[in-house]
Amino acid sequence: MGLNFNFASRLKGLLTRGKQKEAVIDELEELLISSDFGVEFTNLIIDELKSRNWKNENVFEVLKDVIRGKMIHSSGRMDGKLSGKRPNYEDTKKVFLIFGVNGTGKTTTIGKLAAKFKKEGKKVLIAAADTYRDAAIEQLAVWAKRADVPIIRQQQGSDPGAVVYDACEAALSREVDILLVDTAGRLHNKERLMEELSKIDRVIQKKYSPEQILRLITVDATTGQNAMTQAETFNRYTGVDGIILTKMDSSAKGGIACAISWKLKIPILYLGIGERIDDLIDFDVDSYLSMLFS
Ligand SMILES: Nc1nc2c(ncn2[C@@H]2O[C@H](COP(=O)(O)OP(=O)(O)OP(=O)(O)O)[C@@H](O)[C@H]2O)c(=O)[nH]1
Ligand SMILES: [Mg+2]
Repeated sequence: MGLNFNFASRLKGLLTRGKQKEAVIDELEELLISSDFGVEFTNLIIDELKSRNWKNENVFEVLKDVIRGKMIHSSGRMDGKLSGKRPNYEDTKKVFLIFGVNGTGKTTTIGKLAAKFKKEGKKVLIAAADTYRDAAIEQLAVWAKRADVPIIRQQQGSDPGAVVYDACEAALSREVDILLVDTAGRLHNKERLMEELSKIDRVIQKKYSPEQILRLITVDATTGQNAMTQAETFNRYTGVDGIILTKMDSSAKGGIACAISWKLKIPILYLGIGERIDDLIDFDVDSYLSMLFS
């Protein structure tokens, strides 16, 4: 993965020779919180660290092991296995319903996913169900063109449920492997908009079986703990099967991925690492942690 966090260098900086254990613990706690691990997750990590045997020389490895142990329980959920390895989410025919708060990167991510799947030889279709925001359909059409995949669209202002209905029909009749549904940005505390999302979801459920539907939320890594609240609320409405953490390139911190994955027990599937079409990487716990700690 191509990310650069300052976590490891700050961690090394804190382990000056001969420093007392209590001082290391205190500073470590501060480091974790300022790296977006969140208070709750940090406390848990610190408690476990206190109960383990370590010296300043190996606290690096022990800390990594503690964090990994907490994260793997949320990473392998979709295939029922608890491991750091990432299950294959992209087998068989699927619909990816992409939602999230305004500006978190839904449309951009759909462009990236379309290009990725197309490159893998899959048949991809995009549905323009953000019929609300000005120029949203055009923006998505530009991504579709870049990725060289077809798009199903109607006019701005039309019913997003109707667009999704059309797109599902088209995807099924054309034997599309992956249908990517773009939706309008919505604040998680706006009930009417959340209801609209549930409606879109029900349209998909009429056409696809439960195991074919992946409900994915985009969250902006730079919003820190607020990202967690967003994911939690969406999870209460439609359910969330996976998280796409965007703008990881703009956050020098990195802890938010660990905190979200631990707290919500929802796997992170992809990381957005820039604005270009290939700035998307598959997430798995082990490679993420080695990046964070290197
Ligand atoms: N640096 C960086 N920028 C990103 C990433 N993903 C998206 N962006 C930028 O974030 C901004 C918003 O992206 P969109 O894809 O339009 O977000 P959206 O969620 O579809 O927005 P709405 O449809 O308005 O709710 C754009 O300027 C993107 O280029 C990322 O991984 N890294
Ligand atoms: Mg959008």
